[in-house]
Amino acid sequence: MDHQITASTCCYCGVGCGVLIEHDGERILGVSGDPAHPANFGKLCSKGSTLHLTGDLAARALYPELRLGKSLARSRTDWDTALDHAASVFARTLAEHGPDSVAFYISGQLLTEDYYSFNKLARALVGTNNIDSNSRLCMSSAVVGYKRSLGADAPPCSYEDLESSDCVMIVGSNMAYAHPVLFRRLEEAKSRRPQMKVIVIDPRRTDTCDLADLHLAIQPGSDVALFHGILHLLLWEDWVDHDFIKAHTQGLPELENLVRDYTPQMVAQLCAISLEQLQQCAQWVGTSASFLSLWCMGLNQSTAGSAKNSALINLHLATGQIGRPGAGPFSLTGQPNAMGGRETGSLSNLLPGHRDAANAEHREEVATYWGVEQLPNSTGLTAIELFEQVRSGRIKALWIACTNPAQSLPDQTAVREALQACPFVVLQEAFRTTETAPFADLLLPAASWGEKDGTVTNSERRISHVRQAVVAPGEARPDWAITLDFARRLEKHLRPQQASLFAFDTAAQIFDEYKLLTQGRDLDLSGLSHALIDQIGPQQWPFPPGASQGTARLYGHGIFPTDNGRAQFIADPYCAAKEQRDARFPLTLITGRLRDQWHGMSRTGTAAQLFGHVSEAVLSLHPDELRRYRLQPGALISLESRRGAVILPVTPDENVRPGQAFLPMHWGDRFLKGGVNTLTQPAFDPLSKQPELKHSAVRIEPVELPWQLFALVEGDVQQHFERLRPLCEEFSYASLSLAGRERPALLIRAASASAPDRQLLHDIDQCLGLEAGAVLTYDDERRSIGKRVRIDNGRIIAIRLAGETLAQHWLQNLWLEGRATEQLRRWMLAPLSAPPGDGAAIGPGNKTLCNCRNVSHNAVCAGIGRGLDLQGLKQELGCGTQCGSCVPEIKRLLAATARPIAVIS
Ligand SMILES: Nc1nc2c(c(=O)[nH]1)N[C@H]1C(S)=C(S)[C@@H](COP(=O)(O)OP(=O)(O)OC[C@H]3O[C@@H](n4cnc5c(=O)[nH]c(N)nc54)[C@H](O)[C@@H]3O)O[C@H]1N2
Ligand SMILES: Nc1nc2c(c(=O)[nH]1)N[C@H]1C(S)=C(S)[C@@H](COP(=O)(O)OP(=O)(O)OC[C@H]3O[C@@H](n4cnc5c(=O)[nH]c(N)nc54)[C@H](O)[C@@H]3O)O[C@H]1N2
Ligand code: SF4
Ligand SMILES: [Mo]
Repeated sequence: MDHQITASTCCYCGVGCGVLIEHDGERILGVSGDPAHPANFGKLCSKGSTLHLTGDLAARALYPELRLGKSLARSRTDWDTALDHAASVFARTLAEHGPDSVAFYISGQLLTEDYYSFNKLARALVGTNNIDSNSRLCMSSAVVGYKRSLGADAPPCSYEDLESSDCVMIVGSNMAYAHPVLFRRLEEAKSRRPQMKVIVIDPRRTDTCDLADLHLAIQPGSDVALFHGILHLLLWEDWVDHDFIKAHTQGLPELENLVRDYTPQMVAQLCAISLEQLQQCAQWVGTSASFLSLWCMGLNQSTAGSAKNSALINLHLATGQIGRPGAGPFSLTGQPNAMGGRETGSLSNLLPGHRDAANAEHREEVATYWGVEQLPNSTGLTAIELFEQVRSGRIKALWIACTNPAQSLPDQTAVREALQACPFVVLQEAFRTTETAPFADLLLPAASWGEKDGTVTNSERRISHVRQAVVAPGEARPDWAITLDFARRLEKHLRPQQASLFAFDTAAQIFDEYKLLTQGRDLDLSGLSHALIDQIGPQQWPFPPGASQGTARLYGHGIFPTDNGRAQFIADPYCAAKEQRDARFPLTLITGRLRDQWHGMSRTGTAAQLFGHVSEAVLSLHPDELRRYRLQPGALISLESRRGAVILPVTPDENVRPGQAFLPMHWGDRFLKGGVNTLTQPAFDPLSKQPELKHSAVRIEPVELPWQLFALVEGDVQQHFERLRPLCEEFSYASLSLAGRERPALLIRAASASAPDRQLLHDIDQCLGLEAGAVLTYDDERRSIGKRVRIDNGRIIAIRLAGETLAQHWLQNLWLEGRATEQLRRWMLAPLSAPPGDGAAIGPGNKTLCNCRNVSHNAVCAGIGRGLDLQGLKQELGCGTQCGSCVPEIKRLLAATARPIAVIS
């Protein structure tokens, strides 16, 4: 078939960029930004622009697999058998144990139509509110924040507001990594209007700080104290909008009483910032013509997440900075359809159309619309509670879709116990490689990005049509189709002889039923349809019937969707984070995102070039901490919390404050033995029930693991991964990653206290293809050292160093450059890091900074050394000229050589 272009959206973050998919109907060949899409106007970041390189078919779930007994292996089956089996297990469980003995755990990466299907299935047919999503880990504090302060869960702003604002406060958000295209828009706006003030509030100095006029590196968890301290100053200086407060708000007197105690001295001390910084911040907030705040997981993922959200919104209400261009509290959504989940009511406490499950009137409205007698009035379980109930045996059948809880939930030991104990786990997944997959009794292959049709809503309330470009591989089906097929089979057990509630043939039909549940409500989008979006482009809700365009900004009239139309000041006191560092666990572990990886890496982890920027799991510590613990960069340590331990190397990082440590959230058990969430805590916010994924108290314990392993094997990365990962269980430390670009390879780094038995090395060599052919071999049995290098057609294609791994960087470099010199043979006998005179080595410093143009960190530093500025680097090296994701980092390197970084505390 000829090449075709299909306009769709990116499946990663909540910016919701439009992409043009180039394909031949079967395979996706390329992606580019959609110039017509109002979120990105043609731009894409490093993740979006590499979408076509991800999703290796060898990693995909291609056909249903069923296990008929816990001790048995899963085997391939057909869709009829799979779904009939699921329906009969669910029907039996419901009959024996009631509707709350089953649960659905779904995802902000589902499409609106998928979400709606699941909701109707759970509430109307099964009769349970046990349906929650991974948005509980992500957006639920923002939902509570908006509802408590403003009356409805509606982010009032537009992306344009970022560009027109005079003061942008970015709190607990590393937009440079997590919402890159939006960050590009902000960068451009600031270069056009340099007088725009940018404040970043983050314990770490991130790439986002590159744009900051002021960076407040506050103590983790101290945001509420900071916001109250700012309000204290706004009131003191009379930088508040009395008319707005009087006409449109209530509750200020109580809040005034509270913040009186948050004196600048106390707040500066609590947050560990200077008085000047606090005052500067309050002045810009209070005196700028327009003030916009942007926030993300640094606020939401907290035991004080709801309080943090409302304390920030308080600042907007006090200054009247809402409902105007360039102003407002703007929560950035993480997942591509986190918003759609909230709209369709896909948290256990919600119902479709911004309704509440606990509200009898709301239940009645939805039940009537669906034509069922009633909706369940029991309280549904939220993610953490849900998995607790699975573990305790109360939940007997669990349906998981489009999320990987065995990687992403906190306190993994408990989560894995729960999944292990659950009598029936269904997993609806696009990739069969995830940490959760081994726990599935029934694995249902889902169509993924580019293979399905529906809608998503981005951070600015804009609904886009996600269009299908190619056919799904194997027997994979769209999520809504799987869910509805199951629902119709379950109906035969539960409502025999009645007309089906699930008679939809297309995603467009589902949308048309769903949208009427929004009619007359704050988010009214009932004027839209798939066809209309195709005609007039993506639109922002509300979009009531008859509208000709969406709504860019809410609350311009100052009337809020509360009982009396007034917004509410919230007077929550500051509470310290649940788990403080102490004498036993003296470090605060912060977790967060990397630029080029997405969550558990089921997709991004299949593209070797996305490992170029950060190649393996390492713990970042301030250089002072390394000195304090007498650790060399790269040294292995055991990182321990009250819940578990993980072994990994350390790296010095000046951007992390002393007393803190940073670990990316992406490394699950597949890539790093144990996985990061073995350490994190399940404590959650009392209102939003969102868990504290950002902070845990940890300590560093030394480990003695002198026997080390390094292995590299080119080609068939997924097959090698699948065969080698189980063998790595034998080692205390095991880290897997990909390397290379055109010729990808799997890399393994491992270590243990003593040499493993010979059989294990033999098995590993077999997987690496080192048992036969042209293999250079060196063995020193007495010292348990063994080296193998396989050469094919003059190129290295596999390496295994055991016992001692000094030359790993040099060898990896030879592999990458396709060199296999005579030196290699001689070197094999010597325990050297590289032959004398051959300095080229992939050190940890030589990462790929610019992924689009494959420009290394070292090349950029060398360019800076030659006196090049940003323009010169762009021209000479090409870096930063495409997606722009690396520009903040290049600027920081430039700044670091030019002068001490000025704005940072
Ligand atoms: N590259 C990439 N982009 C993504 C994703 C991804 O996996 N990879 N995931 C998407 C999703 S689902 C989400 S939710 C978003 C998340 O987007 P962000 O929330 O921007 O990303 P994080 O790195 O999780 O956390 C943001 C920052 O919060 C800071 N922080 C930690 N504790 C505190 C605190 O107590 N107070 C304050 N003020 N800050 C604190 C951290 O240091 C971190 O820099 O990203 C989305 N975009
Ligand atoms: N320590 C720590 N943990 C965190 C966080 C943190 O900051 N720190 N952040 C939390 C946040 S904000 C989030 S949002 C979560 C994310 O956590 P998860 O939801 O577990 O993240 P993903 O890895 O994106 O999981 C989505 C899964 O859906 C699969 N998939 C992709 N496309 C499709 C499809 O079309 N259909 C189906 N059925 N499946 C598909 C993917 O292969 C993947 O396994 O992680 C949370 N966990
Ligand atoms: S900013 Fe990047 S990851 Fe987010 S939607 Fe756009 S291209 Fe995708
Ligand atoms: Mo998220």
